[in-house]
Amino acid sequence: MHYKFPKTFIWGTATAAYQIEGSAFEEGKGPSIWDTFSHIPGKIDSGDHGDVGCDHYHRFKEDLKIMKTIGIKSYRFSIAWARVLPQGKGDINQKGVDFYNRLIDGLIENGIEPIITLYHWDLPQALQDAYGGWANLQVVDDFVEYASLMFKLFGDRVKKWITHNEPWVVAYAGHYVGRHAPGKKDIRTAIQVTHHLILSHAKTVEAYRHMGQDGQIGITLNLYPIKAASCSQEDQQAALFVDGYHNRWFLDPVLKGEYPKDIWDYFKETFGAPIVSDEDLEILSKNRCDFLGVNYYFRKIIKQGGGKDPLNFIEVKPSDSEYTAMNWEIYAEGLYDLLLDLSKNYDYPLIYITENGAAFQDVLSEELSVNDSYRIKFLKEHFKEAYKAIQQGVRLEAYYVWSLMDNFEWAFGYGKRFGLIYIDYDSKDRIWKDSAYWYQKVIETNSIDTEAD
Ligand code: IFM
Repeated sequence: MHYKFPKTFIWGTATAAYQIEGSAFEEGKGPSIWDTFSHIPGKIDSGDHGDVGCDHYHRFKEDLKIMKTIGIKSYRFSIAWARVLPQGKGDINQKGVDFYNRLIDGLIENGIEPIITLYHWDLPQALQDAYGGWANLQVVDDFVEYASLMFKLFGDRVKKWITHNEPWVVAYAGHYVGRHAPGKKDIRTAIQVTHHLILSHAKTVEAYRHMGQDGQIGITLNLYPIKAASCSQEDQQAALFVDGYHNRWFLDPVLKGEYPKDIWDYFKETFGAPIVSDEDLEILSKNRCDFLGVNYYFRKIIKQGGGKDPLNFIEVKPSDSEYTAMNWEIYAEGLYDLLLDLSKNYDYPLIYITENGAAFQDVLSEELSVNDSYRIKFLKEHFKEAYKAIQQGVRLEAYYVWSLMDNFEWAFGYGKRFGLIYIDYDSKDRIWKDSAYWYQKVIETNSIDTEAD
């Protein structure tokens, strides 16, 4: 079957600053919580860290050429807050600003539209030290100030902005599970952090509009289609709860301007309600975003109880499914289900898939090629589901493959490769995987071909 995408469909790739830039302490950059966390022994597999990363900071011109040759229409990247504001606020590091100016200008010269994520997890360490970072309400104003500065410096050329990447991960992996920076382990803090992230998003949307910026602003959420493991009432309830805590807790405030009542009540009864003022609620209700960024990787099948988690549920992994190197179930249909549900439940918002992709055990051959047919299959199946969703009226206008290149996969270090481009971490050479050549064709023809189905 041949699936031709709409003419204006935007094919892109995504990255994040800490995962690729390197130059962590160069040219005036201040330390971030990830610079600190990754150097704590035992936190990251193999003792990896992002000090050098893919050396994108020095090699971005080579990376621009690669993007241009693949043919991508848009590139999603993040700004390292501490590179432009080493202390999180106050003095600007001009060298950091110059770097992003060069990158943005280079993209535009090559016909690639920039889309910037303001926060992809690398809070300036100074703000963590000063008041506890995202756990403190003060961070909201500091974030809005930083964001406003970015709009002022780059908004003449950058017309698409994402406030946060995956606030669920920032809150829970960073403040409850502790496997991400800043490594805290307190559920109440994590819940409070969700509110500070959401409030900072809404206040930034407000500031963006107040400044008269003429682009679009949205947020990227990691979302999951959630299924109950059985028809039992307990499993059905657990699935509804997980949908609320993972998805609706973030979707409702950004798209409807309010927190979902069932989860609010649950948090209140179980851990104590987060501190949220009436003024905060008013800000949420007044500032809806222009688009929703969706990161889709896998579905969740939920069973009630028994787990160690105080949130009390178990994730079931079907034994007959295939899994990526992250042990994530490959389930392309889930993308379709998710897009349809979002559209129906939230009145057809404009959606960009801001991340989708997979890590596999890539092998670099002696001829310096990487045959990653499994990644091609993965992407093809997901693109097909996206196509089907568009046919059903979903307002999906862009798709960013995660990731342009292999990179630092947080607690897993460099061991998990998500890229279309293989990175030789010794030489920092960039090597095209077969999937990069394949994606080049997809973009050129604006279509995919699948086996008869
Ligand atoms: O690498 C991450 C990215 O930083 C955020 N979304 C998920 C990706 C894969 O785990």
